[in-house]
Amino acid sequence: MPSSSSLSEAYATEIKQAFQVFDEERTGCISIHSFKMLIRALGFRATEYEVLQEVTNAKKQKGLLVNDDYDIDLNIVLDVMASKYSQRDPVLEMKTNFRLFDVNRDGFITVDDLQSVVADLNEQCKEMGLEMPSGLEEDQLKAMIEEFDTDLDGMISQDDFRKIMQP
Ligand SMILES: [Ca+2]
Ligand SMILES: [Ca+2]
Repeated sequence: MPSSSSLSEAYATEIKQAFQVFDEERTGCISIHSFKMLIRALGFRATEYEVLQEVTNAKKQKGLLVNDDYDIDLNIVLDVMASKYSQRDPVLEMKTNFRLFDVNRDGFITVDDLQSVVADLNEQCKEMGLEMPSGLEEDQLKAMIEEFDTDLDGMISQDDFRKIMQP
């Protein structure tokens, strides 16, 4: 079981992908400025000064020298982001995520809701000229619901959702 202060795999993957985007020259490090942009891209607010402070703290905790602004590697980024994510309100997060999928806002996530989400995704992909990821047919959507449907009523309620989101 992961502790609440460590990052879930999904978050860690998201952060790694973002890091790669900002590490344009593939040096394995990004600047304070890039890190600030990365933090903002992930939906957090941050000033350059705050980022500098957080990086300094993370480096001190790792026993690293704090004299170079330009050697923020992925490990530091993950450390700083772990504390950012842990400071988020998990209940609020959960509700926000739930609403993203409960398209018709009736308090339950159903296959219909997921189909609307997929239709939206389809539109966005078309606009950007991207291939739609395959494997999102009705059967797969039903399987997704079943995976999260702890009380087996065919829909995901906030209770079901809370149970999945808990570490
Ligand atoms: Ca719904
Ligand atoms: Ca249910």
